[in-house]
Amino acid sequence: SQGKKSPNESAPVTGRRRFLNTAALAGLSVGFVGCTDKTAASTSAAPAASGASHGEASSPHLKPGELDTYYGLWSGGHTGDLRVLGLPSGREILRIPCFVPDALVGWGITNESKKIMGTKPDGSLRYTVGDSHHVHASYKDGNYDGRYAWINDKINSRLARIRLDYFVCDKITELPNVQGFHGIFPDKRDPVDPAINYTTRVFCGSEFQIPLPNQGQGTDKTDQYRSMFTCVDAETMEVRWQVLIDGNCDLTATSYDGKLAATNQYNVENGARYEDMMSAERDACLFFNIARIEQAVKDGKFRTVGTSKVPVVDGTRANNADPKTALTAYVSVPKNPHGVNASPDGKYFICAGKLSPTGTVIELAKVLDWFDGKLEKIDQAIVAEVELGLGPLHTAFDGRGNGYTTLFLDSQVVKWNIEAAIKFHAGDKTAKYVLDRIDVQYQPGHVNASQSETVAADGKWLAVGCKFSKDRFLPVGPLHPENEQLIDISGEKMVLAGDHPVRGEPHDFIILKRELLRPKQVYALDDFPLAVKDPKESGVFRSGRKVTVKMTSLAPAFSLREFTVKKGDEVTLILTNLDKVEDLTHGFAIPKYNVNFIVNPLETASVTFIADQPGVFWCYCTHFCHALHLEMRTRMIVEA
Ligand code: K7E
Ligand code: RUQ
Ligand code: CUA
Ligand code: CA
Repeated sequence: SQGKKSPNESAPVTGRRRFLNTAALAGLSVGFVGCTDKTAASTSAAPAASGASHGEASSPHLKPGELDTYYGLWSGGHTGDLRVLGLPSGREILRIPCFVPDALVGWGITNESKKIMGTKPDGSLRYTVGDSHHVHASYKDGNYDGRYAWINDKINSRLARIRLDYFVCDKITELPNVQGFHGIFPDKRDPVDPAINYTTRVFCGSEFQIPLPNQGQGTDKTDQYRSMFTCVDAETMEVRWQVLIDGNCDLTATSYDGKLAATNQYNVENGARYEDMMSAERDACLFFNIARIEQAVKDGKFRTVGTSKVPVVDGTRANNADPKTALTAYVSVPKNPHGVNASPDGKYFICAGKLSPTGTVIELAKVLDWFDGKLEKIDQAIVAEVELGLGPLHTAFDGRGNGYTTLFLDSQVVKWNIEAAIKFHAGDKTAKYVLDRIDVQYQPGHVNASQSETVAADGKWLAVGCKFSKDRFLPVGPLHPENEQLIDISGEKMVLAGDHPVRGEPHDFIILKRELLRPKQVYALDDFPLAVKDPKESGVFRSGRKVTVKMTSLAPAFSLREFTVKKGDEVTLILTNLDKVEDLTHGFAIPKYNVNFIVNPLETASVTFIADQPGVFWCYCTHFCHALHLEMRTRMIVEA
């Protein structure tokens, strides 16, 4: 892979071999700090940057006590949580459990969290595994408004919502009729009502085609398997509608005017084997006309599938050939594209070619023209299809007209100018669209820049999720961490600023200015219907074999020093933390009963269990809260 360059670059890119050697040395000398020293990085890892002006993004190294200027909302991967980072330092501040139980919070243990996660008729959790890929946040006027974030679980096709005031997951929706739920993107405004200038829908793509309904029939007819595109209501989290499509859905993007959503398709072949999925030279970027789809639903032009009551409209190719009535438009894109990203000027969707070395630029105004019958062929909406390098996956933006695309196979990020690419595609071969390349360590997937997917893209920092870390960290046995790298993009040349090991496998993330979030650090008692508002309400309340234990915590004591139940009772324990001081969290563990959870200031949580083991059980506070933390206990006596 030495000396690779796209056709319109004048000089070959720095030799990969030489880079690998110097990087390995740099790794040895500075690898033990969380973040490689910037000076070392800019002389060894990014030789192309020597002499480059070093923009205003400044140092990622914060002094003790200094706060970060950006929040990063990161997918937690298999742990099914959402990670909150501070950037540019890269410090992890919080993990918000969503899809998978969490032993600190008691997520999946408390009744409140189990209700959100979903249970089987016997009360046990429906799912305990997760695979979260994409995080996106709610918009207003094209920028983040700090209300919600959403994250997907690919394994069980679930969409979780995070409240960004308390930084907790408050709802999870399982999508019907789909498998391999992958891309998500909130809309940015309503396509029809100008007063709704904020997010009210979340669009969800699904990768895997399945028999519909998936109840055991037609399993051998793989050519009849189908995929759907799903719209979830941002407020209620109910599924609003689905679109039956040809091909499948990978990543998803939405337009700034609210009129269009799109998903890249890598399997227009409807293949069931990978060889079949890559047999066609071109796949597609599939556009959805949101207003028309919702009108069709209103007009009753839908069916339902299986036991689901969700309206399903027909978005297949054959039934959407007439632009004047079409709900969908299939724009052809080279071989198995992956990411699709909306440029911050609102004009373009960029598709990354994956198996094709190209980036495709689709002009949204032209897609709308096609729907209006003013563009003859939908593929005329393609205004550039240019070579970027091997294995393009995702694109971020700096708000100065440039895209930053990850090249998985080349282990690079390429910086390119979108308008120059359009000129080049139109025939001006002097237009230099590739502006810079930087080697990353190694095999990058997602990339995102500060504020990249908003009208306020600020072009300061770029984070790159590298799938392989190889030699970048101390060896820890067979399982390597991944490498989340930070790149300063404020100058002309990209400058590598940091390596961060991360447990597998985060995919996507967003980086937003800290002032866009308004966190509340203490709950309100009224947030919880079961709140025990006064220690005097504490006690053991029996109704047959059902026992309710009400308790409060106030450092360093629980309101009940002991409580007694009988073997075989169904016990519901409700605990309200009456400490209203910031940062004063208590925990509650019951030995041998598999119970541990926390209550934050003024939070209420409850657990329900059968008291099946007689004896004395010291319930204790698991969260260091006071000099008498170790003494903060209560005794559960279960009478034989
Ligand atoms: Cu490219 Cu799931 Cu967004 Cu991984 S996906 S990288
Ligand atoms: S006790 S400070 Cu286990 Cu030493 Cu915690
Ligand atoms: Cu309460 Cu520790
Ligand atoms: Ca394909």
